[in-house]
Formats: sequence, C-alpha cells, structure tokens
Amino acid sequence: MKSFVPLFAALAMAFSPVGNADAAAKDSKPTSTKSTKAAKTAKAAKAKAGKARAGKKVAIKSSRVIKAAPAAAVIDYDGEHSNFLEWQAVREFIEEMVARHGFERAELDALFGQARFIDSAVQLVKPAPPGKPKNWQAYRDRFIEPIRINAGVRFWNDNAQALARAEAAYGVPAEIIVGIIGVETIYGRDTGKFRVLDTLATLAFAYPETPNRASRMAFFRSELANTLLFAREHKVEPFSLLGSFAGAVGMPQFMPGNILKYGVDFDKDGQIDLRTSSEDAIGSVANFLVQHGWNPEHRGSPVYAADVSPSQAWEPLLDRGLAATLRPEELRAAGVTTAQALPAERLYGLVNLQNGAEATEYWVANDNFFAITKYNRSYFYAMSVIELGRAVSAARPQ
Ligand SMILES: [Ca+2]
Repeated sequence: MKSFVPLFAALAMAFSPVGNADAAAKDSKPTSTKSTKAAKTAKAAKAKAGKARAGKKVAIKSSRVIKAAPAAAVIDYDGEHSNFLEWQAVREFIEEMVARHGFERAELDALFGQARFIDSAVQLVKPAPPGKPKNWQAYRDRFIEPIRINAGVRFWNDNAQALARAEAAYGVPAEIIVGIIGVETIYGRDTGKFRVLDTLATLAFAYPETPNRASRMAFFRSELANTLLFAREHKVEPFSLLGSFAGAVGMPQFMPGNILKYGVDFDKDGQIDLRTSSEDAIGSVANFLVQHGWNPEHRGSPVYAADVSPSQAWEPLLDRGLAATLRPEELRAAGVTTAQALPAERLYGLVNLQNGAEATEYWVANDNFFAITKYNRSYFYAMSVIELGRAVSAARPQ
C-alpha cells in the first residue's frame, strides 16, 4: 500500500476494484469485470486444484451445476455447487453473523447452501505474471477510444441533469464522474454477471496461495458480511446482487462495503441501485470522491504537465504515497517546472507515467488527482479517468 509498484500489478489484472476501494480493496477492485469472459477458461478440474491448494475442507460435488435462480439470463453460471456449509470457516462466519449482527442461522444456512464456488474468481485474483514494462500510452489507448467516448457522450446527454445536480451538491465536475463510470464499465455495459455472494464466498474462504492471502481473505470476508448487511438493510434478495468476479457492483463498481458507506440514493426512489440507476451511480461516485479528499475549491485540471531537470534532484519526490504533500517551491527547487503556474498555497505530488521503452511522462498533481487514486490505486487509472472525461466533454455538441 505504501509502495507504488504493486499498484500497477493491480492494473495489469484489469480488475478494477472499486472497486473502489479502500486500501484493502485495491487489487481487488478493479476494473476487471472486463476480463471475466477470458477467465472462463478455468473449469471444474482447476476448481478442485484451487480448492485443494486453499487447504479447505471441501465437500465438492464436482460439476453438479445447479440450474436456476430468478435472473438466470444474466447470471454467470460458471460456478459449481460446493457445499460451503461443510467448511469450518464458513460455519464460523455464520456464527459470527448471528452473534454480532443478529442474523437467523437458518437463513444464512439456506443462503450458503446455494452459494457456488467460482473458480474463475480464484484464477483472476492470482498475481499477474511478471510482464512487460508499464506503458501508459498502451494503457491509455484501451480507455480513450471511440466506443467509450461515444458511449460517454450518450451517457452525459441522457444524464445531464443528474450530473449537474451532483456537481452542485458535491463539487465534483461532470467530466470526472463521466470519466470514472466510463473507465469502470463503459457506462453500465460491463458491470459483471457473477452473483456477488458466490464470488465473495469463494474469495473469502478459498483465496489462492499468495503472499497477501490472509489479508485478502479478511477483506473479502468483511465484504461478504457487508453484502449481507446491505441486503438486509435495503431489503434486497442477496443473490440478486450481481457484480464482477471480485464482487464489485454496478456502473461504478463499488464493493459492498463502499455501497454501505458511500452509496447515495440520488434519484430518491428509496433504493441504492448502482446497477440500473444512473442517478444513483452518479451521486455515489461524487460522494465517494468527496469523502476521499476531492476538494471542490480546486477548480480546473487536477494535473499539470511538467518537465524535470536532468539533475535528477526530483527523484526523491516520487512515490510519496497517494497524497499531495509537496509545496510548489519544493518542486521548483528540485528541478520540476510546469508551463502553467501552480496555484500557490496548495500541495502537490509528482507523478511519473512510464511508457515502456519511450520517455516517461511527468505531471504535477493536486489533491483531486489523488482523490481519484483512492477509487483505484493507480496513476494510470486516475489519468485515464481525467483524459476520458475530457475527451467525452470535447466530443459533446456544445
Ligand atoms: Ca435510487
């Protein structure tokens, strides 16, 4: 979390965490609902292997696929039936939900009796193999492209009123909200088809062997609890919640804990519905950003193109965490210059965007850039959001 390098690993997986996410959610959030299809390669055999690795006591009735459930047409039935109720850790989880939150044991038994093991989720959370050098331009090209821009123009036109209302209420410009929802799910086109309960149960109790396994399992276990709490509080059938392989829900890909904390019923129909209500998605994204440091008083671009001196005196200013901590004079003294003058009395961060074999780009970023990185802990992500929002804005008829 401190170092930046791992941030990019998350990106590589494309699994956009919203996930937004708080620290823990990061690598999980991701944007990667998109890769669910690709991930489907993992089948029953691998599922068994995965479970064995996870060292769980599993009673798998392998490949007994259960048909059914209401929204069958949209649900991803990649999962196989796995009797979660026979897993010790699941029993403990249920007891905790009963003791701590007053759930009915029988009700939770019934839910977990129907949950499926989603092997593709296990495969997708594995660390990406060490790959090619980071390349901002290549990453950027995936998001700043005509299909996404055109969908963004439609989304903006269809939701101009809600976007203006969010801007007035939270001080977050339409351009940024449009950038986030576009990068996350192409404006709701790609929100994920997994039942959130299935993927979270799988990742909470059978996370693959990775160095951070314990903390990731704890994170998904808490998101599983959040899912049950959210469903109860908002009177939603828990299996009706659909999301990415990591449990991120709806147009803005919020993890359930973030829906509880930052979700907004912006269309005031009594429900927080991030999957089908654009207004709720818009209000929730704006609220999330404000709660994570978006400063409405910082008008204008969150980033300034920068040049760095050959002296390398600026190197120690890199990787200072996801926060603006540097005064303009510190940047200048270290050889960082911007064509546009930096508003004084504010703090900034130095951002480097690597371009493979090509020259690295440098930017000076303010609080608002770093607020976007709280949504997904990556410079590439935040810059894509800004650039997509700009491109959509420029493409709209004035
Ligand atoms: Ca609503």
